[in-house]
Amino acid sequence: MPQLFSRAVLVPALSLLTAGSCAQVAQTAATVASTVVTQADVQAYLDSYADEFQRLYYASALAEWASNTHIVEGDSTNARRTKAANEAYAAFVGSVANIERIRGYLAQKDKLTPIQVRQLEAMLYAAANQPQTVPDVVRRRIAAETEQTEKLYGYTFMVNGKAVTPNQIDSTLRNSTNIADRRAYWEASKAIGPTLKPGIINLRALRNQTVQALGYPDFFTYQVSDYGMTTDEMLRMTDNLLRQIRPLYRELHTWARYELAKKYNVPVPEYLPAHWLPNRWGQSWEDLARAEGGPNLDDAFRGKTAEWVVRSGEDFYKSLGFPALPASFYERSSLYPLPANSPFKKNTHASAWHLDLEDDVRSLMSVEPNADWFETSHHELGHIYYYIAYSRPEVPLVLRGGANRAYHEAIGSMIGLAAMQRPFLVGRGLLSADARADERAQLLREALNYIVFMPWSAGTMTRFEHELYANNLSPDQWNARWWELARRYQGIVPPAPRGEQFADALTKTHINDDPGQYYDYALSFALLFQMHNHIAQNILKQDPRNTNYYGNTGVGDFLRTLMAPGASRPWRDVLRETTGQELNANAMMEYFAPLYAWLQEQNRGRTHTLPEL
Ligand code: X8Z
Ligand code: ZN
Repeated sequence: MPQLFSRAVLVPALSLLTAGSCAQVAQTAATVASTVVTQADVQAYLDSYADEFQRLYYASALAEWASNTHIVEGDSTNARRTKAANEAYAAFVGSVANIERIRGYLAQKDKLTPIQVRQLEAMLYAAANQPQTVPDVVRRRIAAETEQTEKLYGYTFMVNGKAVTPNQIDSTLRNSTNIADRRAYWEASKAIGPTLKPGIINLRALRNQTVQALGYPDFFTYQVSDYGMTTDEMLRMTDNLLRQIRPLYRELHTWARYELAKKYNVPVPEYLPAHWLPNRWGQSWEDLARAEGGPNLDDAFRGKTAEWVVRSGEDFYKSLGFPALPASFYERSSLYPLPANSPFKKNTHASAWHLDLEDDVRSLMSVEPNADWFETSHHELGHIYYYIAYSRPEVPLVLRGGANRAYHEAIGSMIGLAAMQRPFLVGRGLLSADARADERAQLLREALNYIVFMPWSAGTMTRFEHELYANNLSPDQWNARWWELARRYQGIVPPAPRGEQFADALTKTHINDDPGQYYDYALSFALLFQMHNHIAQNILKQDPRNTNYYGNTGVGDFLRTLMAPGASRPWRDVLRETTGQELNANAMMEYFAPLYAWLQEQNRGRTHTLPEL
């Protein structure tokens, strides 16, 4: 959850519609539209909107922060405060008066400056997520979202009658070679699904109904429209990325089936059993690379503390010329796991927050000294430095978002990639200079992360949420469809058939609290390889597979130039300037070309089972 508010490009057909409950809105909008507006009028309105918007946004973010960092069973104090704050925010952002005025002004957009038009469009987009034309739906949705967060992060995972944390589940799936243990932990991680199902049945309807009130067909389409795209266009884009990387993914899939069967001393399975993989959802298989030798990154973290992980992330950004994080970041963030005896729980998934859309920036994590959290810390700090870069008077409050949502996700993940490359690690003393340089092992590790992630994000997750919101998939088919998608896109199957008494999709936090936008991450991975290639070749003049960004202010300047305008420029313009290309997986495929040849060699004589797309 990088940002609570992001820029919008409206689907043109929606700009002056007169759907049912909106008739009155449209009429008044017509009145505004028939009065001649001036840029000065509109500016006065935008300025007063921004003041009130910021006040309500901050109150909402502070309440959400408390609800996510301090979850006490049976205590409804936070829930009440969060509901009240979010209702006040919705009452303003989605108010009929604001919708009318915005539409009226947009009807005369040719008289306005481009940046005024962009702000109005962003405001209307936000209104559509909580329109006061359907106040009861919005109120019920706010209550249901708050309750869902509490269920999700207030849950206690149990293995053999003992409570375990998500970090413990993840570490078992990364490290254990005991197949029975792996299965017990994997199944424990899925046991939360049924708890979350009634909430998602309710929220699916409420999320759809809120955006339908302003004319969007469904919540998925609403989220996609933030890119100025239709759902068909987005699915075509995600499919194209998947088709482009499919040959490489097929080799990885085959390699993993044979290597893991060898490791567990069992026959090679047709599809990968989910509990064999080092991640709850099979979204990254990075840890399988350990079998292949190469730099032992665990050594880099031995003796290090969680604090060191976060500070070294900050240090990387500082070396590129970014400022030190404000002291308040460290004072107010919630960066580390709670002690085992803590009387309250917190959200265990990483996020970065821009609470006042100015300088109150915080991160919520549960950092431990390992490679996963090292990467995640860099990811979250990417969001934080993005927030800082566009928090300037030139960027209007309502345009303080990424060039698009994928850009926001890409910056920190790219720095995370750079922070794991050998020349950087050696330069920082995290890897001995005499450690054998094994480029193939490094590429394998990276592909098991970045390539493996694509069918999960652009395939399983995106297609499931599309089914959920756009196709209204019946709740008695959720689990069947989820596993059908996992098998088709990722080539993964559950350890044993899992009926509709389970709701395995819902165990993924984003489906609950960051809905309808998971393709952001898939696009961000394609984008980050495009940007990384550009940086390596044109700024660093280094091999993209062996870079050291550290201390290079040219890289910092490039990133700042890209981030500083926030959402005030069209993302396609930004993309052209920063990569010289359309969004595609060419850079990814080029990067991994040497690995592809090696995998083909390894897989000679082996049977591929991954289905065509
Ligand atoms: O959710 C995240 C970030 C927070 S924006 C930690 N990521 C996705 C995930 O964990 O599923 C980063 C990449 C994928
Ligand atoms: Zn993120």
